[in-house]
Order: sequence, then structure tokens, then C-alpha cells
Amino acid sequence: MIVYLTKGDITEIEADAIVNAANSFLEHGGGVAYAIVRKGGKEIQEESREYVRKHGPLKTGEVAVTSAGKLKAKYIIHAVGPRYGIEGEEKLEEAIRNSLRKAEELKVKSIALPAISTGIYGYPYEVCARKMAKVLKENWNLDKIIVCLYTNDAYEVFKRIFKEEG
Ligand code: AR6
Repeated sequence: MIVYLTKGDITEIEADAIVNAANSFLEHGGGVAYAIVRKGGKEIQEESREYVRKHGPLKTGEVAVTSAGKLKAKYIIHAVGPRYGIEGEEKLEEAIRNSLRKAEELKVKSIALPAISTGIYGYPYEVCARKMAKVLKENWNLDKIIVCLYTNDAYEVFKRIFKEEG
């Protein structure tokens, strides 16, 4: 398994599955979620609403899957991260682990993840980077994991923490 750190827009990445930083209601109004729907098409939002109608809102740390619309990926894995100061960082670890578990279940080989909870939800990049480093070290049956950072700052912090954490 190879882990890549990359800088840029996650909707441009070629991977079988793309993880979205979602909220419990899968209403993709801002941040990376909005970028995914804008580029992938409104079917992603419609499938998301259908999921919530059927199963109810997701708990923090949980994931749901939709198609990826017009994006190159096969699936979007919507992961609900915690809100800083309200929900603990163990939920961030859960959201990351559940995303990778779901990717294995879907039998995909490559997955791209954003820095969940570090935008609108307010978590420091460093906390997210440490949680990612920890979870990625577990034994995953995936060929390629791409961690996609949107800002220079995020990229530099992740690079430093990934080096520290080996
Ligand atoms: N590609 C990669 N990363 C991105 C992109 C992009 N196109 N756009 C933003 N980021 P956020 P959250 C980074 O706010 O904090 C939404 O409204 C961004 O710089 O997308 O988990 C949802 O619907 C940050 O580092 O997610 C929820 O209501 C990271 O992605 C809520 O925001 C996550 O920022 C979730 O908040």
C-alpha cells in the first residue's frame, strides 16, 4: 500500500473512491462537499437525501456511500467528522477508519481523503494529520491512499506530522 500526500482539489484526483467531509444530514452546502456536488452533479445530493430519508441522519464518525456522478471515481464515501470543541477527536479517528473500511468493503483499490473536520468544523490540521497517520498505519487491503490537502498550510502540517509519525 502506498500513501501519497498531495495538494489541490480532491475532485481532480483519480481514485476509485473519494471521501467527502459531510454533515449528518448529507446536505452538501459548503467546503469540499459543495465542490464535489458542483463538479459531480446534483445526483450526488439527490442520492444523499434518499439515503437520509431511508436510514435517518448519520451519527458523527459514520459513513454513507453514493455514486460519484460525473466524477471519475466510482463512489463517494461521505464521512461525518466531529465539530471542534463539541465532539471529541476519537470521532475523527472513527470517521477516517470507517471510510477506509467502507472502501475495502466496496473492493476498491484506491481512495482519496480530504482533511476531514479541518474546515467549517474547525479542527486543527495537526490533530487530523495525527489521526490520519495513526489509522493509515493499520493494515489496509488497498493499493493507494491519497491524502489531498487544499491549502499550503495544511500540506506543510501533514508533511511534518507524517514524517514524525513515520
Ligand atoms: N479539495 C480538497 N480539500 C478541500 C476542498 C477541495 N475542493 N475544498 C475544501 N477543502 P470542510 P469539515 C478542505 O469545511 O470541516 C460542509 O459544509 C478544507 O480546506 O469541507 O469537515 C459539510 O457539508 C479543509 O481542510 O469540511 C459539513 O456541513 C477540509 O477540506 C461541513 O462543511 C475540510 O473542510 C463539514 O466541515
